[in-house]
Amino acid sequence: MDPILLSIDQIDDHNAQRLDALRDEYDSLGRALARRGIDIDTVKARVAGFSLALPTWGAGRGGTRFAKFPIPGEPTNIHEKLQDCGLVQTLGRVTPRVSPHFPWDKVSDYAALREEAAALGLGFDAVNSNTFQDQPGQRHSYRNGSLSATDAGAREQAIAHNVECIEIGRKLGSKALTVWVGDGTNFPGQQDLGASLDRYLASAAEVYSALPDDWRMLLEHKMYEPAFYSSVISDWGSSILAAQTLGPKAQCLVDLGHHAPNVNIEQIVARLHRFGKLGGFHFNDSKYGDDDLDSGSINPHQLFLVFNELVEAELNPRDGFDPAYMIDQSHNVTDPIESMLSSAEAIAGAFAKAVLVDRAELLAAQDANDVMMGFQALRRAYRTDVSPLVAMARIEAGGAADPIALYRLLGWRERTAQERTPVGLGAGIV
Ligand SMILES: [Mn+2]
Repeated sequence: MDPILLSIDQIDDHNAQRLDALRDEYDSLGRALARRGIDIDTVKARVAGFSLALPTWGAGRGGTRFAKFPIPGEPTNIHEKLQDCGLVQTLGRVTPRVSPHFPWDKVSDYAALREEAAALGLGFDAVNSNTFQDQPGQRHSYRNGSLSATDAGAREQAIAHNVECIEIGRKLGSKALTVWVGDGTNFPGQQDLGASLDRYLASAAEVYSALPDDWRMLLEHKMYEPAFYSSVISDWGSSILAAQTLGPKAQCLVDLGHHAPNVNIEQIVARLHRFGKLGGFHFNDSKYGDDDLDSGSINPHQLFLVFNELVEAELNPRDGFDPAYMIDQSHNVTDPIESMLSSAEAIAGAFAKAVLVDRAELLAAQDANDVMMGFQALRRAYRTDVSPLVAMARIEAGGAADPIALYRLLGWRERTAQERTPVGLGAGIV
């Protein structure tokens, strides 16, 4: 971290004021866990080994479909986004990678960008292509779709863009391309539902053929929006069929907000893992749709249940289970840095709770059809307050005891508001 931005001393001073109380709470939790046969330091080591990526677009305020209300000091380019993500990592220590989005994050020198990120303590995770909006000067419009468009020129342009993203990603050290398309229809009769999937698969196969051997292509499904009648890759069924059709390097990516209401997402995780196709996960939370709210803000229990399946998958890996975990949120009401810190802590906490599940007890209850004891095995882990454990892991990794409190003390926004070009008004969802 640039010493001008945040000195080690500032973190040490902040932590010193909180360490006695935290140690007291950590020791108390340690004794409680010991009575359940769990060694707290072992769990802490698991939490310390957990990490996920930040989305570069999560550093901005995004917006609603209707308007954007920027805050002073918001980043307007990849360099400023990296600074903000670097600060999140410095304070929170759970998010050592960023996931860039192109063409939003395009630069002329990617080797320099990689060095710039490394100097901030950041690496690059999956690269994301963008064929859901038109760019200035673009030859073919994505108005009627991209990889699945009826217009061959639009399809070829979308394929070329995805291949370009792979080339950029190679320079950045990425190993995966995440593909989400907004393709679909808003009216019955608008497109042939079978033929549009055929076109998507043919285009996706061309992108797939450009993947390096050690890369993966992550297919992200979404039930609706911007297409409200039918989306081409609408659900996990379409996603896994497409991934199986494409080949072993294609896997599915689950975004918590991309499902019908009340869908059992933890079961989807288990299903995709069963077939070796769970490639990644996008964390956020929602009340109604793809709300992209902070993780654990609406339904923390669901987040825990998802992690219960992810930890299960980790313990029983199939086909080299190595999910690309990423925060995917962007909304209009909080400081994005605070939201990313809040989400990172919630996600690490949900992971920690899932690690606490007594799997032998759970399995025995399931085998005996003891419904209540199976449920209690999960409940006992879920109701454990793991915050001292997560905080201790964070401090030992060099982070802050209370990241949001220290962030506010730094006056970061006030400073960047002086230094950065103001964000323009405008629409929308990102
Ligand atoms: Mn997503």
